[in-house]
Amino acid sequence: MSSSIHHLLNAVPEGRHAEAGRRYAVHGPALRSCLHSLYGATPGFEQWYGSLLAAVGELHGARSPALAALDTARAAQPDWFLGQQMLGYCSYVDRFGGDLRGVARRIPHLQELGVRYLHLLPFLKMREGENDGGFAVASFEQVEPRFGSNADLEALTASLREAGISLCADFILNHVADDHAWARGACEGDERLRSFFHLFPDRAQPDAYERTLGQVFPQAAPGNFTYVPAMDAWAWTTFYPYQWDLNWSNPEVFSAMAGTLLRLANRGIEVFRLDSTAFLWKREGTNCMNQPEAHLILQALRALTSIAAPGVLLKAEAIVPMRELPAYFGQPKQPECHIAYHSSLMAAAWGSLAEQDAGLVRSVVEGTPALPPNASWLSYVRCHDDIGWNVLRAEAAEAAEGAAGRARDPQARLAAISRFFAGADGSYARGEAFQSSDPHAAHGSNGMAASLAGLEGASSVSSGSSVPISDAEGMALRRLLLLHGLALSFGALPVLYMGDELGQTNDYSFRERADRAMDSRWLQRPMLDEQRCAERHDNGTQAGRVYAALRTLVAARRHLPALAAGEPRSLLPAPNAVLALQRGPAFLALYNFSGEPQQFTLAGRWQDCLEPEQSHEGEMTIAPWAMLWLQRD
Ligand code: OTU
Repeated sequence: MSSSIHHLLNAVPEGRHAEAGRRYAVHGPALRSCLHSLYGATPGFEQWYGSLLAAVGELHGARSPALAALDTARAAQPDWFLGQQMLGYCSYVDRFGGDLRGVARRIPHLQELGVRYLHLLPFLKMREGENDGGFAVASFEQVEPRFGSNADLEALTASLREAGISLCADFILNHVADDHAWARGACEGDERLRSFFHLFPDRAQPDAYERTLGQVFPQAAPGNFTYVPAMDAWAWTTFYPYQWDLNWSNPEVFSAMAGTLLRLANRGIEVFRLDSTAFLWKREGTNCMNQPEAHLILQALRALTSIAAPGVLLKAEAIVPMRELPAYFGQPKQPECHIAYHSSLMAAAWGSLAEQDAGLVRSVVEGTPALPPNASWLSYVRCHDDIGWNVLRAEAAEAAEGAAGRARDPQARLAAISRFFAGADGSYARGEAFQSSDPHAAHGSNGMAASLAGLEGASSVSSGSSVPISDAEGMALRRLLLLHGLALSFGALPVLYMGDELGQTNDYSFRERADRAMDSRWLQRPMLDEQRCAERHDNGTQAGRVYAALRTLVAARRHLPALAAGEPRSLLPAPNAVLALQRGPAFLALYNFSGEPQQFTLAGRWQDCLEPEQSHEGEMTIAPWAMLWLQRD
């Protein structure tokens, strides 16, 4: 240990020695222990570890004074992202602002909404041609030229910081594009770079792995391996054939990616969304997800950022069953991510809406594991991906046992939900099923929240004209608010998805593009609708009604400390269709997932947080699809 710290300190400027020494004393043991477990058996481990620390020291030293100040402030207040005033927003750079400078021009829009955290979907140089919406990265060192320059990125992070908004960026660490320099080098025969990937000379090993692997895109990209003629080899490609999985069992991959992460942090990125974290480690005979080594990798990255850029947060994008999620927060001595997507909560809320029964969402809320201090869930209604139903298999099985008349197998139950959102049997939803290879199984559903909630079907009149709210629109609006209400009250960092604040509906234009037509996730990736945006303060328009209602929720939440991420949560007994979510002793949220009015009996007198002149007491009726936020009088 004492000799390793030497490597670190030698690289750090004098003025930061004491700080680096202190941080290494705290986080060095976890770093070393994780890396030793992963790579200790590799010859030359000590030397490799020393050069890793030297690189880390240099990047620590290169941190700007503004970011170093942020590090200090965040270290003094490690719960800074847990408050009820935290609100996130997620968008594509081009679809929101054209380019990075255009995004900067949208800062007032974000501030008007109360946003404190902006997740911009991939904006680094992406593969030419098809690139999975930028999730096939050609270079981590350069901003996508269409979006601007590295200087534009640094300017944007500075402007956001000034506006009190943290920038979150994807760190796509499971794979790189086939035109990334590492992949190109491998094709040209560079042995060192070949060892950055999982390559196989024939189908023997791929076939052995395939026996227990799942498929992420069974229709558009079946199988997990791709033949690469230039190498006469099969590359591991969990996602699209042009996304080559990195071989994290190679310590050089670790050091290359660690440097990448810290360089991006030094450009001002404050939160990293660790994309597809579940897939980082491969083990034959398993589904190659959530392996213990994947957690060691993440814990080592956490220790590194705690040393060189402690203001930074790590967020796990692990779309896995809920029972697998606690591991992504790590252990007390080896913490991992600060935040994790709660995709089960998101999917269950939609599922309950389809079933008009709160059973699924109740199981998820009840089963949600407790979190360590200074950690948070991420709650959301929609994102750029499909709503994946498979994370709910356990809950779908469990709740099906109790509910009479629903004694179906969980797969069939989830498939019925998926059909509902594809508009089956006269449902109000306008979505599409995604990538089911098995007609009896449900993979995912696509569509903008407004379309899935029935707003698309309800609005036969163009958004410009002021028309009276139709019943159908009113009900769709209630469903949209119910889902957002849950995300905002659950106890998490809630993230709004661009366009949802305006009730934007599906974008069908992807069907005309050969590079997108096979991937219906593009349904929910529209351009920001300028007209709706201009109408947002006009309650005579649909966009205005959605916007006003959502802002009321956000504004009310800001004044309700019971809704902070760390506050306790519990459920009260309620009719099947109702979720009665209690936060702390004095706050109660009621959500009616059905189209029928529901009765609920309140103990004592409660004030309505959304309509402050109203209060409720005793037996009350919850209107179809209505939500209420109540505070003890
Ligand atoms: C992530 O998602 C991204 O969010 C997707 O947009 C990318 O296509 C993908 O990684 C590859 O980079 O596996 O653990 O089912 O939920 O692809 C998360 C679709 C993932 C996504 C899934 C995904």
